[in-house]
Amino acid sequence: MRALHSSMISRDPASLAQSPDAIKTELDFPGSLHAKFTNKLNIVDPSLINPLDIYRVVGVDGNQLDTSFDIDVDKPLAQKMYKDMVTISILDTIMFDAQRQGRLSFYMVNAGEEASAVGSASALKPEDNIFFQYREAGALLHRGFTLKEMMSQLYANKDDYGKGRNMPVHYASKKLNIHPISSPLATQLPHAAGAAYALKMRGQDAIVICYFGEGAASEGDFHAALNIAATRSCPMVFFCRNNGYAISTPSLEQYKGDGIASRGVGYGIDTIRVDGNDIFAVRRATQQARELALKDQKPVLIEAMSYRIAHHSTSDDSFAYRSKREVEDWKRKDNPITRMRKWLEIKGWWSEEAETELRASTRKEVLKAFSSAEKVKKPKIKNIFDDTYEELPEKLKAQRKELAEILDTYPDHYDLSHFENGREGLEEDK
Ligand SMILES: Cc1ncc(C[n+]2csc(CCOP(=O)(O)OP(=O)(O)O)c2C)c(N)n1
Ligand SMILES: [Mg+2]
Repeated sequence: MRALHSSMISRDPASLAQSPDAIKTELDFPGSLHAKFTNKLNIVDPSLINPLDIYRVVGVDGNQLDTSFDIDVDKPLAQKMYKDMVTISILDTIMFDAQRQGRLSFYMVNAGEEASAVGSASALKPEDNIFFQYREAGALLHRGFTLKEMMSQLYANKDDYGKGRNMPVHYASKKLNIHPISSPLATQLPHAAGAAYALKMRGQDAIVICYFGEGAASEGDFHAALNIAATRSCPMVFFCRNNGYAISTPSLEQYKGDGIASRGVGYGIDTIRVDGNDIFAVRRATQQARELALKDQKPVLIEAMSYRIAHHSTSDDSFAYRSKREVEDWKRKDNPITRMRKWLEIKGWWSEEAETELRASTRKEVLKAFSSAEKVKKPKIKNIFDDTYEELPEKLKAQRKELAEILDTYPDHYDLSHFENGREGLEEDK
């Protein structure tokens, strides 16, 4: 009865002025519940606020710096993580050259960010859902995406899950809960928040992780996604790879604030900034972020700081906007693969012979997958028209008919022998 009475009073403006409840209501502006009043005018100067710290576990020399815990990685897992990083760097070199030889239309290189990708993926569970940007191939490999699956996508052959209709590096895997990559920047972020909300509604014991670059964080979709995830308490990890560049735009021309981490805090999201070149710091941060996201059903933001050693893509020559020396300095000063190798050596789990053997056998493995995928036929050409509509609309039926006529009129101009079923591949399955 009393509670009912006081709530009635607080709705009555006349009584609000006198009641003790009124003072409290006045103090608690609905837009910022715990803010205090001050008589001192203070305009916050962001340059006077210390930047968020960068968490590290292992130093550049391979020694453990955070000794408050034992790194929970045994020898086989450590060697797998290292192998995945090395594999991705060998794959990068081979595919970059293949594109230069005209054997592939496009490729995106991962160099400099191998630890972010592999370290974060190592902290996830198979039931978690992943949304990538495009420069996280190490995470794909670590999760179990095979070199054959990668090559099939890159070559758009008939084994590609997207049936050859996507740009190279737009990987996807239903089996591994990896949603298809798409290039329009930041579009994956609201999708990921929605997927996390769906997991929550279904009461599933899983989270979503969404990778993106600091450049993508300039898009409106980034802000929409963070805000909806925070207000709807979506169980997810926003994983920002801050690699210093968005193609030719350096990070510091992209924003004025303290990186992307400060935005997480601004949206009321738990935030960790981590050394992206330190695989164990990334793993630990992602483990804890995952746990928080799942236990408290809320988003967590990780900002992994690294440096994009690679050109942006095969369509880019980064020496047009940064010096070779800058890149070489980064390679020498702090390479994530070298850092993990030093750690492995200190543990006594690695040797020069193991390194030589790993590099030789991985190169062989990649080249084998590469040349096999190159020989596999392209998907049936009918796939151009399929899978968007349940039933093909009249306009598309007319286009398919026109295509058939063109192919039949000019067979010498259209060699379809490298497509599955050749010319017949345009016909509907009988
Ligand atoms: C909406 C949109 N605008 C522009 C582009 C062109 N574009 C492709 S990648 C890229 C830079 C993205 O930088 P960042 O998010 O930092 O990722 P990084 O390439 O550094 O890994 C740009 C501008 C795009 N794909 N989509
Ligand atoms: Mg970037």
